[in-house]
Amino acid sequence: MTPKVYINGKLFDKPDAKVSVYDHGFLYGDGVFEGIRVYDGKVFRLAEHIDRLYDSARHIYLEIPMSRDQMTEAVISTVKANAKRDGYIRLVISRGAGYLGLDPRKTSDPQIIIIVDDITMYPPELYENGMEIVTASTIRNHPHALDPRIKSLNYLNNIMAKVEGAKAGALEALMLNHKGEVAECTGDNIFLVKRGVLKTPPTDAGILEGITRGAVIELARAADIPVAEMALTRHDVYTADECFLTGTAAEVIPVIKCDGRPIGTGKPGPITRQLRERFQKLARE
Ligand code: PXG
Repeated sequence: MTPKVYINGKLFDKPDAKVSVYDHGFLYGDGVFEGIRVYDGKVFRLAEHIDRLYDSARHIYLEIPMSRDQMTEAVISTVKANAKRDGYIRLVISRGAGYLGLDPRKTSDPQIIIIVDDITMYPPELYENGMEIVTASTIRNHPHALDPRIKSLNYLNNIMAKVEGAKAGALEALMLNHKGEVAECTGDNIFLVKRGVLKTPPTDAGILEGITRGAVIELARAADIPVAEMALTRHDVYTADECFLTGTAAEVIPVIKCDGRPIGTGKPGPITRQLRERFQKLARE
């Protein structure tokens, strides 16, 4: 079935789903987005995604011309129109079409776009065997430049790091912050396990506060696994017992090597496996 795309309250077949080349989302990356999963016909943690979307929009002075309830309804009805049991939702709010020039005041209505489609981030065997990452030389955006807590349409920072990873033969790249601490990967948050403690960088390390990250922290606490949100360095990654990444698209994926160094035994670890299983259960319950 051709995907049906929601644009400002109307559904369009994928080939007809178009926005203006004058849209500041296209011209400047001026806008915000969310990536959301549908499992068994149910949208995973939709309220959290909607809240993060509105927070991102608030930060960039973008007023979404729709209430959170209306947005929730629009997402659910677009999923229904696409008859999707399992899939991926890309919710995009762009600044809208305007004149050439940065000033957002010269734009008209923000465009509200909801795409419901599929996403495969990594080959399935990597979920069993683990993946390799490398540290990118491109650091994560300085929070005083563009706060990584904003899920903005400007992803060049992450794309540059992703390309570095790809050139080094890795499917994902580790990004440090301006202090040289571990921040996150280009589209996923990072977790380490050391002596039974689950560790992940805190929000003020300059990361996107991932919704999958939040779910995994909750699952760990419920399973009596101690969790520490703390500053981490590459030393912590190299000397960890286990490492995994979390994200809407990636879900929970083990990491077995970083910068050529095997992590722990060089195989996915037991806590990673346990949390991955618990996450899959949670997503489908
Ligand atoms: N960090 C960054 C920089 C991200 O972009 C995450 C962490 C994980 O957050 P969530 O809330 O998803 O657990 C992300 C999310 C894509 C794609 O199309 C990327 C993300 C999510 C969905 C799709 O590459 N990144």
